[in-house]
Order: sequence, then structure tokens, then C-alpha cells
Amino acid sequence: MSLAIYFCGSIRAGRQDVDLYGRLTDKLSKFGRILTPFVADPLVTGMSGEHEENDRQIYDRDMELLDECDVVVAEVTVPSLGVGFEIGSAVAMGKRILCLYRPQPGKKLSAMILGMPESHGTVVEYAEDGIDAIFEEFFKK
Ligand code: 6IA
Repeated sequence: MSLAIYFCGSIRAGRQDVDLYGRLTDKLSKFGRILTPFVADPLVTGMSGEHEENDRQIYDRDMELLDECDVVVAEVTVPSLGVGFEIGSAVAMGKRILCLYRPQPGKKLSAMILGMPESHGTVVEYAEDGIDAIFEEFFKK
């Protein structure tokens, strides 16, 4: 049976990386099925009026999907409360976690992600052209 992958990326914290999320989830599809394709959907802005779902329904549905997943892959370059919450919840659930961060001049990733012990998850600083090797390495384990 294929792996269930929960992909996290910023929604209300800013959609500037949404095209990158699309390229990452395309690549991840090789390793399993993506439970959260809406994160990479450029039509999803997270603003009210675009969908019938209310915030409580979104929370409940996403927490169910998180519970269901085998692996969490989070793109954490755009700092997002929702993504941080999902990572913390995934740690509490004992999920395998990969956090991906593109270093930015003058910015530093939160110590609560960067300082995460290896037993909780893997944090990788990357550039997009190196992502294939990172995924191969993570998913071969
Ligand atoms: O704080 P943020 O909005 O940046 O949090 C982003 C993270 O929370 C993502 O990884 C998602 O898994 C989750 N999330 C936040 N908002 C939504 C959402 N909005 N739908 C699904 N997951 C969300 C409404 C979109 C609507 C078209 C269904």
C-alpha cells in the first residue's frame, strides 16, 4: 500500500510559494499519495467566501488527515502558524516528519523547528535543484 503524505505549506500566512508547493507535491506523488492537494492549489487563498467550509470544519478535517498520514512533509520557508501547529501536532502523534527550508538572507528559521531533535523530525535547508536527492534519501528509510 502506498504511503499517505500530509504536505504542509503556508495558506493565510501568504501564498507566494504556492507554485513551488505544486512542484514539490508533483515530485512527492512518486513516493505516495498527497492527502492535502489544496495546499498546492493556486485557487485556494484561504480567504472567506471562496468555499463552503468554515474554519472549524477545516481544522477537524485537517487533523483527521494528519492522524491518517504516514509521513508529514512541511515547506516552512514562509512562516505560518498553521504549519507550525501541524508540525507540533505531528510530533505529538509520533509521525515521521521532514521540514524543508530555503535559507533567506537576514532571516532565520524558528528555533522550535531548527532545534527539533532528530527523533522528532528531520529539518533540511535546501535549494529547489537539490530536492530530488533529499526526497530519495528521506523516503528510502
Ligand atoms: O496559517 P496558515 O493558513 O498559513 O496554515 C496553513 C496550513 O494549515 C496548511 O498546511 C494546511 O494544511 C492548513 N490549512 C490552513 N487553511 C486551510 C484551508 N483553508 N484549507 C485546508 N487546510 C488549511 C481553506 C481553503 C478552502 C478552499 C478549503
